[in-house]
Formats: sequence, structure tokens, C-alpha cells
Amino acid sequence: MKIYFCGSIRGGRSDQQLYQRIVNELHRYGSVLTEHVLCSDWSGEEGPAGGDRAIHDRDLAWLQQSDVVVAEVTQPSLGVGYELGRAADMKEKKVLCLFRPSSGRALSAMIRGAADGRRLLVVDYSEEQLEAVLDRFFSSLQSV
Ligand code: 6K6
Repeated sequence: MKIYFCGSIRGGRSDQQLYQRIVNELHRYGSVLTEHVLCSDWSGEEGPAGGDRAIHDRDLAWLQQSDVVVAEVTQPSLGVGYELGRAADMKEKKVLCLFRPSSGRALSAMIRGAADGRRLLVVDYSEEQLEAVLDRFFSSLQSV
């Protein structure tokens, strides 16, 4: 199973340790295409050779190839929102959005409102529930 993980980069890095935990868990279910989201020694001003165009094109190719998209959406990020919008338009792509209400934030209506309970799910969770939430999601894929 190919998993595309989305998490904020230029939108803010405060949840980076949590992203690491999520990606560690995701390895139990398949290969994670987007490990760069974990990169910690990157200033946010520059990226790999080829610049932003190369980042965009490579990420979209991976998004297309992926079986499943998992996004941590608590830290607002234009890039994550864009990836979710593109994924929502890809037929048969399963999408799980993870949001922590304890942040005090309200999730964008364009993400929560896109949930259909079948192909695109939004789950409110707390960090202690992470393993159980992922387990439930990936088990439900096997029973489809
Ligand atoms: C190198 C190491 C870490 O980051 C870089 C270069 N930048 C990016 N590389 C790969 N994917 C990126 C990069 N910037 C944004 N993205 C994609 O958008 C990721 O897949 C994230 O899920 C999302 C983050 O968007 P912003 O708007 O928060 O940056």
C-alpha cells in the first residue's frame, strides 16, 4: 500500500514531532511516499534542486500513485489544503484527515464539509487515540 502523508511545512512546523509519530505508525500499513514532510533542518525558504515547480510536480505524481492519503490538518497549510483538493478529485482515492480539537482551532469548512463518510473522512482525535484511529481506518480499507 502506498501512503501519501500530508503535513504543514511552510504553513508552520509546530506539529512536526507529531508528524514523525504518525509516519512511524503509517509504516505499519505500507510505504510512505512523502517522508520529506519530516525534514527538520530545512529553513522553509529553499527546497531541493528544481525549486517549487519540481516540488509541486513530484508531489502531484506521488499523490496520483498513492492508494491512500493521510493528512494531519490541525496546523493550517495552503499546501495541505491544495493536496486534499486535488486528492478529492481523484477517483477512488481514500483520504483520512486528522484534526485535533484540543488545538482550539476550527477546521476549515472546505475540509470538514468535503467529508462524505466513505471516501474522504475527517476524524477529530487526541494524540493518545492516534494508533486506534489509524488502525480503524486501515482495517476498514481491508473490508471494502
Ligand atoms: C525539502 C525538505 C522539506 O521540504 C522541502 C521542500 N519543500 C517541499 N517538499 C516536498 N513537499 C512539499 C514541500 N513544500 C510543500 N510540500 C507539500 O505540501 C507536502 O507534501 C506537504 O504535505 C504540503 C505542505 O504545504 P505548505 O504550504 O505547508 O508548505
